[in-house]
Amino acid sequence: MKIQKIECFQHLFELKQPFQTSYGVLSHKPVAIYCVTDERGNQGFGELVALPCPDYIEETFQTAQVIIKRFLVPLISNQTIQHPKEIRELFRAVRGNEMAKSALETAIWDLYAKRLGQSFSQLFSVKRKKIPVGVSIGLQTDEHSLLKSVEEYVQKGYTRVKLKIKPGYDIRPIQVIRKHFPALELMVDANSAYSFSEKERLTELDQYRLAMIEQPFSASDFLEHCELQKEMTTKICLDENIRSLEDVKLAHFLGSCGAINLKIPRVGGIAEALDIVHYCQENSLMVWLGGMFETGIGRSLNLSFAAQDAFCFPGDISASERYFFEDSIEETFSLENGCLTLPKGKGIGVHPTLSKMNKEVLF
Ligand code: OSB
Ligand code: MG
Repeated sequence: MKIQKIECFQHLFELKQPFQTSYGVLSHKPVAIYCVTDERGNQGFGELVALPCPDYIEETFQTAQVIIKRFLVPLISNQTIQHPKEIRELFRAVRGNEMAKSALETAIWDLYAKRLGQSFSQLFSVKRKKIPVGVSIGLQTDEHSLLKSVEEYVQKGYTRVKLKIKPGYDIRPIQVIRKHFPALELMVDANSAYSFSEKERLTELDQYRLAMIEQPFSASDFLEHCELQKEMTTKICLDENIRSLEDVKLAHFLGSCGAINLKIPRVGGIAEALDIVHYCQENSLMVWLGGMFETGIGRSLNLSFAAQDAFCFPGDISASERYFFEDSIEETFSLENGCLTLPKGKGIGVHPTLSKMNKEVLF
């Protein structure tokens, strides 16, 4: 297929509830949807999920847009490709910038699937029609609102809850939730907020039967995580420092973690994500799918991807109603018995609603 046109659609989406992490509050999310057209007029869509500030990883919404426009689009304009895996090779000329790469690469997978007349479920050989999902809860100002929030999500049917923690806001909130929900599948995410000198605070968490502790230390560390994992039975899960299959291999070789939070955009796209899933399966390393507050386009891809057999822990893929007042697609994903149903259409399987968004033709 020949890449004949690339457009970008932008919009600022307001979150229904501002989300607080150890590094700040997110109330509005700028989103860009990239649309790639082939010589037959087929269209594929990919979402840029980078956040406004470089506080989760280095990339931001704006830096990713510059990288896409100036460096990535020229690498694929007018190119004829046989398979979307070739995009990863073409993009090797640009270092890092995985979220920028993923926005275009996932659009081209969508385009490829649509040309074949296949859904992503078919392309990824998925048998499941629906999957159980979890919810990630931001830092709360007080215990009462935390408890209320967890109660609400448990009532809605979410099968797993992830709490954001930071030094000084960790043991106490976990105790409160454990007391009220002794059997809840519970985990925590520190988003790199701890230093190694605070290790004892983390080892204390071993007694709360947490499913895992996500990314306590620095976003580039493997050694301190390894030291901590040696001292804990609770699984350490890595998020921020996993940008490629090589990172997964290093973490596994060192014993830095017992689980991987895989986000397609954080590893540069579907080709790399598939390789990571395969490696984790071969090496019995637990892998599950994380989220980036995607709008519908990113979420529908996440749903189909997370339905692969290798994923046996609920992902951070919540119902549409939980996130934004508006969406980038016509369809809504709603929770039924703790599960979301996979889209059925070709490719990402949903209908983008881009008419209200700001359009720019890049090629
Ligand atoms: O650390 O997993 C994280 C959102 C943005 C950036 C980082 C993270 C998150 C989440 C949200 O936890 C998960 C979701 O999309 O529901
Ligand atoms: Mg995380």
